[in-house]
Amino acid sequence: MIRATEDNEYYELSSPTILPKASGFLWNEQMMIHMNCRGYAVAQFMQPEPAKYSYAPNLEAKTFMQPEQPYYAHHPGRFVYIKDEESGELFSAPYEPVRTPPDHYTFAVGKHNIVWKIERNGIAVEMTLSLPKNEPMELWRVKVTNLSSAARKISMYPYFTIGYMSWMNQSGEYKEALQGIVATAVTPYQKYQDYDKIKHLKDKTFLLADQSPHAWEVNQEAFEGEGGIGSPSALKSELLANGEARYETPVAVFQYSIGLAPGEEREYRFVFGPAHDEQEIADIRRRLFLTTNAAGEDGFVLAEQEYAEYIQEGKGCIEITTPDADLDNLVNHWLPRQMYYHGQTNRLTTDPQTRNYLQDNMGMSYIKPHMAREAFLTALSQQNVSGAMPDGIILHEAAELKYINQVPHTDHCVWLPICLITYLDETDDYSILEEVVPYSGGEETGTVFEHIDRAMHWLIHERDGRGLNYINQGDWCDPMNMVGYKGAGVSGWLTIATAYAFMIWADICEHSGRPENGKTFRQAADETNAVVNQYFWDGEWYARGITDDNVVFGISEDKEGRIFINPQGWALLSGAADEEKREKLMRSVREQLETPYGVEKLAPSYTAMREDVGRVTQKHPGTAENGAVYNHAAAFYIYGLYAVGEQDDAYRLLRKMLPGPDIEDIIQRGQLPVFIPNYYRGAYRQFPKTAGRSSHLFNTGTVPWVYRCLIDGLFGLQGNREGLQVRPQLPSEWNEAVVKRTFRGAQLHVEMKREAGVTAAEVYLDGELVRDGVLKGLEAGGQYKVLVKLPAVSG
Ligand code: CEZ
Repeated sequence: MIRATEDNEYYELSSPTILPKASGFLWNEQMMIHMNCRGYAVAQFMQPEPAKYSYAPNLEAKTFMQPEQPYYAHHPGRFVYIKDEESGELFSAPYEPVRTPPDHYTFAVGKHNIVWKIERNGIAVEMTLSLPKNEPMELWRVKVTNLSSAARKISMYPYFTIGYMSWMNQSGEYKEALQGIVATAVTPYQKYQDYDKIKHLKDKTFLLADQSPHAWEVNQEAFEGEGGIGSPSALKSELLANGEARYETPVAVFQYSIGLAPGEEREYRFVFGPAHDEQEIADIRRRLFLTTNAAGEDGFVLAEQEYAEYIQEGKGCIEITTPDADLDNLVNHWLPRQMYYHGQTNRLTTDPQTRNYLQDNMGMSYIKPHMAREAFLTALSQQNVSGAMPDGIILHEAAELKYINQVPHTDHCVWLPICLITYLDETDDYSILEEVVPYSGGEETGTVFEHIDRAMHWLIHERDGRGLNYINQGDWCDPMNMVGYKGAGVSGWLTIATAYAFMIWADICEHSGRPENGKTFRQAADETNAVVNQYFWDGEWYARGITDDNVVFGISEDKEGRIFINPQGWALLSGAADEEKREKLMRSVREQLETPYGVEKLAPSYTAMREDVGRVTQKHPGTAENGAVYNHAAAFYIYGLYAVGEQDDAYRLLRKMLPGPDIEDIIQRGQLPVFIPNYYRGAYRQFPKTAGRSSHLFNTGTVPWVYRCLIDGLFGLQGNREGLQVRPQLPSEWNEAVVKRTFRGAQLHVEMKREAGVTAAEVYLDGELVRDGVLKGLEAGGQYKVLVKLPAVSG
């Protein structure tokens, strides 16, 4: 049903109906496209704000990327209708909109392309989607093959949704000179001041063909007629009517009438995307279809190759072979790719949330550390002189803070040391601390060290008389907006996270020759942990916060939202929880939050608005922050488990982020393991029917944290000032693992195995025992063999 190909380059699905929402995504510097297995597509490009070129059939609201979006018959898609000219039989590839059951079906999600192979009655259709590296457009190949022993006459109709472009002006027609369809619109606006902006937009959508079509249709309604999209009336005629759209919904359909001898195949290529004017489209056509190099390769082929190379650059720094092949597949192929996507595109926003921007770049520390470095400097250059970090980081001069970034959140400062330490561990580039960066407004400047120090002092300052951190209209949890909007409410999680941030900052101070500052923050961390225990410990676990009216919540007395995962995981990290508290909170998490699909963010999910907590309680129970298995929060918890050496619990939960291995689990989640979604439905104890269902949203801060769980936790191959600390935490059920680790330019081949008689981990570098387990003197370009002997598991 689902499987990785032998070379692990693709993940395949063999049915269009069993996981109907299964999907893959591609991106480049300008756009992203989320393709589902049945041919539906969501594509956006940046100009500089996200825009569409293939629209919904009706007026669409603009929003950020959302989880669990439904598909529907007229959802934007890319399809190929095939009509048998002799029998009249019609089917469509990949599956929509005709929905004829194929004889064979493969949906193969790759890293730099997505491929479908469909067979029906002796005709095979292969569709391949790729992108260029730098331009917003889709590169399509469609191959048809006659698999039968008789000659066949067919018509092939590639269908690309253009959709409802604009209520002001929309039209479309075939342009002979371009050998393509061009639809034109005017982005709706009302203020004359906006005219200067909209006049530069790419308001045209084009479909170019490498071969001249026999006929076409550009009018959506005329194409469908009374038959509808599943059986379009236009396909009843021998040839399409060569229609156009005049303030009518445009569509891009070509017809190719083809005679195929037995075994014969034909390949067609198409380019679909947005453009500003016809000149630009003509230029694209010339570059991709009409220009070839000395080797006879045209621009289309070169663009595909260049894109494959670009994706290839997004490699992680570990390659693993363990007893868990599914984990290997995720870690070696898909996880770094998803991190790279986040780091490169900033989730297709021009004003990423500050915490997202910092965490996404924490992930970049493992892939392209110089980009992470740049990003930290960019973020700090927008810090307020007070030390406060803004809610979003502006990445484009025309950008402004939008959506959630207009709501004040108080956690942004804590992410600075927490994300920076990953970069420092990986690169040992402590010189970044001395880099001079302006504060927002540009009047004052300071070193990176001073900037972060100020952020830490801001956290000390933004507290109530008890020493607890204010939450204002939210912390990490965006929709927890009514706990503290009156100015008194505090966040349990943020106070704990602040203690952890202080500890990390103390480490950084000490490691950069500032022992005095280190002492200050170690003490601040201790004091913070003390008030955490005084005000938030509820007997079996930590509370989530205290409202404006001084009501503690996330406690045993609450019927809903009794326990939240974040204070628990972070108390493991900050050291607030002593051994007894650790045992208690871990048991509470196992009993109340753990499900077959991972740990829930809170439980029980709220079923009604709680006005002193806010919008989070109004989300549907079990979705998103209201008690889903919110993987970002689950990853924090797993990281906390590794921090206190709970390797078996940690691995069990890590494994639950992946669909499978059994088929029921895969069907319930509904997703291919080519990315980690932001959540799986929770409320397992309230709504088991939907629990486990994937959100299919691949934007998530989860991925760098999972990577950290692997590097700092499971495989224990974390950098420090001296070198590489080797301290694996393999689950008891594993006897061995092999990791290829790239570290500061060196290549390490690390073999880990359990051995009878070994009582504590023994680390050997090229045969020599390394007593403290820290590999020193590794040189860039060097190759090293590392052996780690681990105690055998008794019983
Ligand atoms: O956004 C994410 C944020 O990008 O939610 C996380 C937060 O830490 C991330 O920074 C937890 O709240 O406003 C909403 O209700 C949205 O649901 C956002 O909270 C959420 C979006 O679903 C995007 O993933």
